[in-house]
Amino acid sequence: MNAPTTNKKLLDWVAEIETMCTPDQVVWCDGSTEEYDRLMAEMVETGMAIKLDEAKRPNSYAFNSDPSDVARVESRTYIASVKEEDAGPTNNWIDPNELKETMKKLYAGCMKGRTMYVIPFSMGPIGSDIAKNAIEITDSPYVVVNMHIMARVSTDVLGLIEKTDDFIPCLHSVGAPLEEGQTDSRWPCAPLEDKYIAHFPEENLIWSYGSGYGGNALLGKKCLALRIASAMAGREGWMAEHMLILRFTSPEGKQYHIAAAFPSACGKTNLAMLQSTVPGWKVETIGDDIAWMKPGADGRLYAINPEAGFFGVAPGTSENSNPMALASCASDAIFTNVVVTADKDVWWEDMGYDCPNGGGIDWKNNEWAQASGEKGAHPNSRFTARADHCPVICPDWEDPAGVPIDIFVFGGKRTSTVPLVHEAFSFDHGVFMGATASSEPTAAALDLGNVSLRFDPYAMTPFMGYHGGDYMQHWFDMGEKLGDKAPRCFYVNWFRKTDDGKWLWPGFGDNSRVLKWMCDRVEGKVEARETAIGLMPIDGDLTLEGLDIAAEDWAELMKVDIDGYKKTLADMKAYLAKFGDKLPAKISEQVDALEARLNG
Ligand code: OXD
Ligand code: MN
Repeated sequence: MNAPTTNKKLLDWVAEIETMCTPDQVVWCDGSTEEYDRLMAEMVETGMAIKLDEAKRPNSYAFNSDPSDVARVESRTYIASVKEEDAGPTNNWIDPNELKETMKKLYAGCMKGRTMYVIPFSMGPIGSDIAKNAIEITDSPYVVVNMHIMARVSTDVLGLIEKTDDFIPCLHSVGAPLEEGQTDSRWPCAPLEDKYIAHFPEENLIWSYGSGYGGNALLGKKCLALRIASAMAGREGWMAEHMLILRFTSPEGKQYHIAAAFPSACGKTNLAMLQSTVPGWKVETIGDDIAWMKPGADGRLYAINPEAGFFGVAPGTSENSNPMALASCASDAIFTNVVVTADKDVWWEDMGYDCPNGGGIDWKNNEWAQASGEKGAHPNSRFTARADHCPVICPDWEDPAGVPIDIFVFGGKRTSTVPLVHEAFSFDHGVFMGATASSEPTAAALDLGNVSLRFDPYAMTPFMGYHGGDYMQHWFDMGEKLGDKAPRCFYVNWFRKTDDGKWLWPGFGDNSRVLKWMCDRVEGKVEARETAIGLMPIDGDLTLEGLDIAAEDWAELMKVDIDGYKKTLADMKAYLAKFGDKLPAKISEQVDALEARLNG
């Protein structure tokens, strides 16, 4: 096919990659339905995709990955900044020239026997001031169809690239060249030691090799919209955060915009689509994973969701936990590593009902019976769903100007110690809360080992494109720039358990009660009580009406566990020491102030 662009920079780059990777052919993608249908039909033909039942799950497909390729691989993810000290203690680093030499050897001939797809895409509404134009080159048709849902794939982006002569190049290969006559595997990928997810932040360049899964391969998401974008944002004075964005509207019609950071698989998608149980209040979704935020002309912070779809964790998604996510993937969806039922629908653990007919084809592509006790869906199995299929998508979700953020929420999964909600004393205190957020680990990353508590600044540990100390400083700098227009900061923990393992808080829709308290605080409607860790609700202000929650459970949820915090503080100090002399002085001041309050 003739290239649909005359932009020399782009043509030169595509030619260079073609020469290096030697695909059988090059296909320029246009994001059309025809293209989507054609690639799906080809993948059904080769056995890579399973077409689901048209009546039950219209226009939807299931895929099973290789059992070795099921999640992001943090141990093989690199920030190859020119200077090692710029990558910081949260990132793996290799000298960029050395890494390129290593990867060029792997890329040499790596697309043999395959098609090289060139995908023009925008992160953010096409043409928006906050959006970025990019090109992903990939040899995976699975990546192309997922990118159709997750990003804005369009030839209009080529027009913008011609005007600006600027794009973010993203190169991806599954790393599995095919010899003449060799049959392809269902999910081609390279062994772990050959996988590289590489970022060159000074060049805004992404090179990924060896994995076909999620954030390793859909390069607009974690690689571009978080790692590269956070480095750009740090240089340019804006923010790229691992945050959902929602609009919470009061019965009087007053809108509050909330951006919330939680580590992977801590319920960001559920919160983004929450069904409010506070009468008259409603949530609308703007994004479920990533927020790009810039100060606007009025001095407030405006956020857009750079993505166009949801790449949500399937297990646990049910009519009870997140009916809106289920509705989003009722049609036109892609499922990866779930169970395909006998009647060609999908099922996963904790979907709210037993697997129809007692089993199906599991994520490893084997016959599977639920009675076996084995998991049928991988814990990190995913649905890829169009954001505009979400019944509660906010009418302004694609507003190129974004929405003004009133509230930042941080949190993590802590079964003990951390109470249901507390508010920061100031924006700087909020920056500290975000910097020291901690969680018990999840299944979204392959290789965290056996750690019990993971400090996860701003839920960005695997996604910060530069030194974490500079990252924290950037938050303080943004606070200074925003002044009294900075969002109010809160910390939540929906995951407290009793000693005998019972959840203390119902969570899900009832989390709206906590959001409502935050809005009342912003509005100045309610006072708060000052505690050692922050400002907390006065009894009665956080509405519990209609909730069956025992007084002692509520007391436990609202308790400030001084001893528990002292222990966390000791771990926190050890963790923060990793940032060396790049740890902002303001963080150390906050640590000292917290310690004094805990001892006081
Ligand atoms: C994700 C993640 O996939 O955070 O969103 O791992
Ligand atoms: Mn995420």
